[in-house]
Amino acid sequence: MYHHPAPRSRAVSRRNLLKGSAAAAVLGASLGPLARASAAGATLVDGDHVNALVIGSGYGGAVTALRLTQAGITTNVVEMGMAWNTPGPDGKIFCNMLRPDQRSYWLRTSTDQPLGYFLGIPANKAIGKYTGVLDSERFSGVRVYQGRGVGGGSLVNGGMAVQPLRSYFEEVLPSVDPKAMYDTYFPRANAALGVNYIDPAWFEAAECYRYARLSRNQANASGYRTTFVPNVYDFTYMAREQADTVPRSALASEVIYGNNHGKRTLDKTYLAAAAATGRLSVTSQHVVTAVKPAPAGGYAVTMTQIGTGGDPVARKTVRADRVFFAAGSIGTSKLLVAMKAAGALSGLPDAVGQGWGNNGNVMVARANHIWDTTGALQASMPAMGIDNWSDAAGPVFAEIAPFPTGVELWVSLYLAITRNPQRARFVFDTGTGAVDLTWQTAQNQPAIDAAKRVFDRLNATQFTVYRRDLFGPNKIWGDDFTYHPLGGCILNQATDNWGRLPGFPGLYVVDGSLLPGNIGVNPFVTITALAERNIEKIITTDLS
Ligand code: FAE
Repeated sequence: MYHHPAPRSRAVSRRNLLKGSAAAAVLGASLGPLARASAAGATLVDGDHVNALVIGSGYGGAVTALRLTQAGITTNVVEMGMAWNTPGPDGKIFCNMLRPDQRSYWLRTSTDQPLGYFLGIPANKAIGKYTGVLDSERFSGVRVYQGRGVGGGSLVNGGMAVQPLRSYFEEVLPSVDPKAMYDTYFPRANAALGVNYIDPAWFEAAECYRYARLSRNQANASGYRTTFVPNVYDFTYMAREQADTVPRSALASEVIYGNNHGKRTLDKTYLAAAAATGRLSVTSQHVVTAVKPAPAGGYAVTMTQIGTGGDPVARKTVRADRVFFAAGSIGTSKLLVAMKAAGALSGLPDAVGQGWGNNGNVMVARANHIWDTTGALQASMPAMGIDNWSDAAGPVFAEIAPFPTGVELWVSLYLAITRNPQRARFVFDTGTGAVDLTWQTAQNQPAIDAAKRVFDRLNATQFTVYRRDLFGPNKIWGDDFTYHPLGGCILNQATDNWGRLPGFPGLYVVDGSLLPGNIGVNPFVTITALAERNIEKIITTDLS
């Protein structure tokens, strides 16, 4: 269903190469020696006055940081997570999914896996409380998975880099010129992210994609179209992993707790290029807690520095002439709703905190026949999807997901993206001072109904059944969590058509909270492209 940008492939394999020359090549910038994205000594101190402050270092934040620094503007990024550039005692920066340790989760004492059960028995394990890379943030009716660290969601995600169908994009964001997006900003985003395509011939032969070929063949035999999905994981590196000539990452069950190799995360692309300008400072392990107009002009941004146990180390207030909210759909919405309720930004529009959706996410698994093996070795980066978006009765784009446990399980797993129209809003609790999200599990029913159309038929034609033991005892649908939080500060509703917050000159929203709850495909390419569009306008009209 998605729109293919021109195929490209890059033979960049090593981490340091990815960090430097690939970023330079991809971005077409003339880069000097690369500074680290989180330069030592650049940490903000209490009382600082800065030009541009970006809250969060995911896609929206990284695009903003690069384009501001390239425009000659010194930029400070504040990120609550860690810099993830120092190996642990095992010599690795990240742990894998088979042996999660304290590096896996954000301030939890046990893991909180998306597939939390096996044979109906809880599969989570105890871990040390630490500022780990994946947060499973719990609201009253949904768990929302998010990346924590310099690079945001790029550190933990599956790298699937999918452009939405143009007609659907036009429907979802009618105030945005689609021609400019599809001619200029999507290509710009894909190039800078380092999106590449799998070699179809290699895919057909690789043992690590046996699971995807089986699901593809079954889908095709059931009358469904399948399609390759581009990724920011370097597929040439993966081929060398399969050949055992480089250290394994996608083939070593690494993904949601980070990849030690192969993935072009934002710290190696956008943020590395921003650092190379010499105008970027990244302050990690600082949680922004408040933004309000400063008496001397600009905005007072208050933050808490935290240790790796989550303990407060220092409280700082910095004055910033301009503040860019890039804390993600959840982080930005929570901050703005809290600031509006507390009177710090009381004039914000009522649309702030509204229109949140989970991109119609629902997960499901099928049990295969004993002769239909999925493989003990599974690439953790998905490379194919089932495209049933044209089914007016229930559009579905289902990514064929790996289940990389290292043993044969005969399980076919899917993350379905549907057109669920249900929405929720963020609410401030005056008693606790916390912000909750009103989403309830029952709101996933339209997503389940759409996915059921596809997987019931697949099961009927293949004589297979659903697995009922992975998302809870006797539970078919993974419907109590999402990977794709979107909305809460929707473009042209809560902000103007470029992400400016009305009534507060110098405040901008630049992340996934701008997207109205659903985009029909995995969202980071759209978030990146929209950020490219908006920051170009903001630099031209507000900052020149
Ligand atoms: P995000 O990348 O979440 O960045 C926000 C940053 O702000 C984070 O680093 C936060 O730690 C930081 N932050 C938040 N609050 C504060 C605060 N108060 N103070 C300081 N810092 C703060 O936002 N999408 C795809 O397109 N393809 C995929 O294959 C895919 N797979 C995924 C797999 C997993 C497990 C997960 C969790 C997500 C996946 N996604 C995927 C979703 C994608 O990562 C997500 O849409 C983007 O990361 C959102 O980008 P933003 O810039 O909005």
